[in-house]
Amino acid sequence: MKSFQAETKNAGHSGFSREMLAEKMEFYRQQLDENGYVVIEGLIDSIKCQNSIDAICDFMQVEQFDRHTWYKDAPLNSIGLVPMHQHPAFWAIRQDEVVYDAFSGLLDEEKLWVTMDRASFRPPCRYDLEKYGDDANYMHWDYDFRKSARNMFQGLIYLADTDATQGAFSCVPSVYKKIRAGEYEHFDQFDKFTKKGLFLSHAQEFSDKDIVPIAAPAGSLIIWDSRLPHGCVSNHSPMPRFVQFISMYPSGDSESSSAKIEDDRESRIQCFNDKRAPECHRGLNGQHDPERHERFELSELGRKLVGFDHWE
Ligand SMILES: O=C(O)CCC(=O)C(=O)O
Ligand SMILES: [Fe+2]
Repeated sequence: MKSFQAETKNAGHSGFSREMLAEKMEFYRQQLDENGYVVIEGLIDSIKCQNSIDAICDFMQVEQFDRHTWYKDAPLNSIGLVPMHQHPAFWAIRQDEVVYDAFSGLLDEEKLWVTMDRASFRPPCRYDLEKYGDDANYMHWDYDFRKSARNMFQGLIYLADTDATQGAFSCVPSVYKKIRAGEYEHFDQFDKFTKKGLFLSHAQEFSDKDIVPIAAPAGSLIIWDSRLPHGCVSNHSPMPRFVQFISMYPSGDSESSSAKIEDDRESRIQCFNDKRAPECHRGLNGQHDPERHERFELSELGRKLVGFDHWE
């Protein structure tokens, strides 16, 4: 673990090569399986990350390093969600080959589609401002994983260095471990799942001591198993946190011609062409619909990840 730290400092600026990632893939797979999450530190190069930060700042009308700009009289929402999906900077990361390799290696699947997810800008908590003083930790599951035949992975990228107090991605691995081992005592509580997921507090009692916040440098990709309770905790550091959400999942377009999957492909192409949020993420406060970016020229890989071209 020690030498790994030293190496990733080095790689912080230029990101990983595909070879570097391939060498460590077995280790990452083990981490994900054992703990319910894996942190691939410094995977993505800092220019791509900075471009996404700049896009977020532009959208939110804030300056990255000027605290006087971070707080608004009427914030878009209480949790720092940035309802933007189609910015070229986001696409550059989505079609990055090492990001694809990471998901592909962990899912053990080459034919993937990518989500067109949004971002997060969360400035430090301020108790003197009612709208920025929420301190609660909403640990949750998003998906009723009992219904999925295969593991589902969710993910995000730290665009800037993120320390443990900086609204870091946080999770409860002890619960994941019990679920994975078939030893979870509150399994019957999963009947409370709704389309929006389930709060951990609705399934069992837990304390802050059970929550593990994940510190990692800029460019780190965090991938977690949907069985892992997780959430964003409030930010008590001097700097905002900047995150881009991303996930990939098996495309199934050559193996399955199920109407649902084809719909999925078509609606995603349409979102890309029309510069709109995926349907499930529409209607948020402050969203531009359609978004106002120039069209992004997808690479060969990018075209497959969206669904324009079929995987062989
Ligand atoms: O913002 C975070 O760190 C966690 C976000 C989350 O819960 C999710 O992406 O499902
Ligand atoms: Fe979540």
